[in-house]
Amino acid sequence: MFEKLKEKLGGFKKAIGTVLETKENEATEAAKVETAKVETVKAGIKVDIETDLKTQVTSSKIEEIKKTPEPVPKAPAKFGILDKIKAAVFEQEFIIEESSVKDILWELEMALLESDVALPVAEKIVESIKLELVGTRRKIGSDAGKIVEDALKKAILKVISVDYFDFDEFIKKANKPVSIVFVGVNGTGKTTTVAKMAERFKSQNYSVVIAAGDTFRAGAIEQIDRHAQALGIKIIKHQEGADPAAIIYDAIQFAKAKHKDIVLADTAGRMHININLMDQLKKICRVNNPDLIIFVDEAIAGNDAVERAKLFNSAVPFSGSILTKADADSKGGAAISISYTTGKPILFLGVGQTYKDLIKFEPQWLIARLFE
Ligand SMILES: Nc1nc2c(ncn2[C@@H]2O[C@H](COP(=O)(O)OP(=O)(O)OP(=O)(O)O)[C@@H](O)[C@H]2O)c(=O)[nH]1
Ligand SMILES: [Mg+2]
Repeated sequence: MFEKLKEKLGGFKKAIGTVLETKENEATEAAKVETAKVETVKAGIKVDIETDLKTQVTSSKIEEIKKTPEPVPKAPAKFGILDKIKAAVFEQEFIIEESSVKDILWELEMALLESDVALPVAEKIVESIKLELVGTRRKIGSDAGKIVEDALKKAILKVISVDYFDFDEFIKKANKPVSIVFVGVNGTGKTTTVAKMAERFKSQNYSVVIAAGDTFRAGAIEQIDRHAQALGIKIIKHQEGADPAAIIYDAIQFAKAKHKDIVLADTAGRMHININLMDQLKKICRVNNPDLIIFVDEAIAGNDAVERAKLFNSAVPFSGSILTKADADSKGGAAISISYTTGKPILFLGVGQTYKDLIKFEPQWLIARLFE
């Protein structure tokens, strides 16, 4: 998962790390010269102070006889200033100018675009890294690799954490039944995801009802019915061609009557440009007012998934996304871009074809994956 993106981020880290190390070496050399100068001055002043002290000691003997001896002046006062100078040199900082990282940042932007990261998101990441690295004072001896990695992590975390909420906490606290409608274009994995979510909820001891809301595609009702039977979950279904809004309504009424916790509604795949089918989806959501609308798309679709998400979100504003087939996605572009572009978080990743192949998405988890 996301191997190519990992590789590209690693390449950037190495390239910019080299720039930091070069800058640091230059600053260290300069510091050595300054330190040598200070040591010379210090040695000279030390001689002066020793002479002063001798004089003071002689005076104090005279004062002793006069009963009130003068305190011996404290030599470290003079050394204190010198030590401060010396420390400043040792702690010398170096600054990275924009000119020295401009090309590398440009390459990073290209690498992100090649990884299917959406343009505004790639720009945002590069901008954050630039803000983090350029013009900031760095101490000699800082770990260049860590500085770059931290800047990268922070930049990516910012774009993938948009409006993040803890899905499990939300479900726990929500009034039951919680109704969830799954939407998206054809073949992205909605039906499989409904089954995976049903399995997950069941394992958390919630009672689940599935609504067979795809009455459009031939064989869709049988497909979801097979999943429901395999998982031992109640399904509400009508015949092919029936009104999906009515089926989902029935499923919610059933769940209310039988005190079920969760209603998972499958819907037919539809192209975001098909006005009639998008109107039907709007009707489904208007009639049923679901607690959550989840947009399902394939991670491997990259930028296409992000574009479709934008259009679905404007037709039926959704609560979050699930990216399926992440197991087959080496680029990671959709996973990086979809939250920032839609303003809605990723909730889960589909990572295979079995019921268990669903991972709860947490921004920190992705960051750890990318930099492990
Ligand atoms: N590798 C992999 N395959 C997946 C994943 N999720 C779904 N699939 C496969 O994708 C194919 C399509 O899945 P469906 O669940 O039927 O997709 P859909 O969105 O319901 O399709 P329509 O109802 O036709 O719009 C199936 O072969 C699934 O097994 C995933 O996370 N990883
Ligand atoms: Mg389906």
